[in-house]
Amino acid sequence: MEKEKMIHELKVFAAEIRLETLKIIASLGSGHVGGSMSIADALAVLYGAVMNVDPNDPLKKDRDWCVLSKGHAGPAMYATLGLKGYYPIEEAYTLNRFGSSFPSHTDHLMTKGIDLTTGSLGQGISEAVGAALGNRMQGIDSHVFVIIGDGEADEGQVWEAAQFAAHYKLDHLICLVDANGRQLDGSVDEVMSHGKGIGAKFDAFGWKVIDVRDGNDVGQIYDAITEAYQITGQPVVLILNTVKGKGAYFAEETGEHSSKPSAEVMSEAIRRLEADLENIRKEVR
Ligand SMILES: Cc1ncc(C[n+]2csc(CCOP(=O)(O)OP(=O)(O)O)c2C)c(N)n1
Ligand SMILES: [Mg+2]
Repeated sequence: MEKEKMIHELKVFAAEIRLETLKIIASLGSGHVGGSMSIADALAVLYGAVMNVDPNDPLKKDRDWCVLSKGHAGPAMYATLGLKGYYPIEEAYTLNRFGSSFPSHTDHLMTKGIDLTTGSLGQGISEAVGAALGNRMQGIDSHVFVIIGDGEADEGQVWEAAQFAAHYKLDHLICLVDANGRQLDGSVDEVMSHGKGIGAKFDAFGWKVIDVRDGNDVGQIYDAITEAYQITGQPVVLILNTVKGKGAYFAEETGEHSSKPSAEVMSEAIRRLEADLENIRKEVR
């Protein structure tokens, strides 16, 4: 497929993910809008262009894996998988309610297409490392993607996993850091700064580091993953410089971690996302 056309399709997919993410959260009235919206573009590229997955065979042996280590961004994952055809998207409009298969944090046992259970920050990347090593031991030639937050990177467990992955030269492991600059109760720099930066830390641990200047640009993310695929002998991390809340105007303005907007504000945000989607669809290819 011609690249320009593919990039346009990914932009449309990202806009659809944003809209559905907010609709899923709106079904409950509150949730992690900020950290869900910042990864919509990354998920669009992974599930729209990169990953070998089959919604009709979610556990197929040779699939690529995506571990949402920042499991609180579950709604973005549910939107992506629903749009991809794992289940009717309306099923996810039961978010975190009694009897729902869509808990606020992603759970492998509850939702079709969720590769591993996450939510306790730091654990998902360790699980992803295990999956990558396990796949290699079984001779399965697939990639494991793992998405972590920049606040999550405060967890010591992240760095134990990073050290292990480099030691075992897990070059089929690609970590995406959602570097939105904010965590639960403030900016990452204020709460717990990362010294020379998260990228410098991964570099020191023996990873190949690729900086994605605009982590909300599907073209830049796609190119970075293409570059990551060429790297052998070490794991790769993409530092996605993103905006927390991207596309949900109320969350984008404040950078807030979780949101409970009024029904009017939520409706207005959904209306704007619908308009964004229409405009992107109309863009000349
Ligand atoms: C071990 C653990 N401690 C605390 C929390 C509560 N918590 C959920 S999200 C979050 C902030 C994470 O910040 P970041 O990784 O930057 O997330 P993002 O900005 O992408 O939403 C915290 C402290 C948790 N889920 N797990
Ligand atoms: Mg963050």
